[in-house]
Amino acid sequence: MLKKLGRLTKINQVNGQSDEGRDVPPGQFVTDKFPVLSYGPTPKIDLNEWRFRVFGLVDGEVTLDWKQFKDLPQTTLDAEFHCVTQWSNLHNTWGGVLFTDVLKLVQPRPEARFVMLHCYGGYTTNLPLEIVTDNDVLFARTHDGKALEPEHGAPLRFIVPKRYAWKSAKWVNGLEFMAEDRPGFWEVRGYHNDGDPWKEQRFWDSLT
Ligand SMILES: Nc1nc2c(c(=O)[nH]1)N[C@H]1C(S)=C(S)[C@@H](COP(=O)(O)O)O[C@H]1N2
Ligand SMILES: [Mo]
Repeated sequence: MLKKLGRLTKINQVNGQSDEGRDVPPGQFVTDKFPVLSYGPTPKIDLNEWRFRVFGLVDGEVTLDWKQFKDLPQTTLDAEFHCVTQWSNLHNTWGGVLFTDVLKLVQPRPEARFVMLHCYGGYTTNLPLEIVTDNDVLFARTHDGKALEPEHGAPLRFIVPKRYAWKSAKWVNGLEFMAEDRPGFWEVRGYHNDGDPWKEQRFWDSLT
């Protein structure tokens, strides 16, 4: 698997420093490639039909079309990307809308403490509200200055740099607010609920 990724830099596990000036989580290799990892086919999405629904434990539930989404404040962010299959791409420029700017569209109820990301194709992933309200979490439309490729999640994907990349849902179409945590697609199938790469939380049976 790793052999397919092209130029890989073995990381010094002692100090975790890469030659690209950013720390590397334990057990990860650095690549400048951007492999595609999808369960199932890339969904065909017509921008005219595209909708993004913010729902669950919120007042003022909204559904946005593509024009409405593009009219939200746009932010650019440089972030790392860590896949649980052990590759890390340390520098990615994502353009899109901060989670906190989407949050302003609704009023979450006080009991809402978790979110579920929903996607075209049926994929889901769960996260605590406390994590996604960090200022490095966004819904991305562009990668390194270009519109996202379909296989990388076009027209819109989620980006959570501080978690393994399965939490960075592609082809998002919904954001659900929940009182209780509920495992998403990979979390049901053995991936760790939290997925913090710095703690190497890869699977449920991880020691940490
Ligand atoms: N909808 C959806 N999002 C997804 C996935 C998926 O299969 N479906 N795979 C996840 C996994 S396991 C990883 S590592 C990243 C990979 O993103 P990339 O294909 O753009 O590199 O997307 C995540 N988001
Ligand atoms: Mo992954």
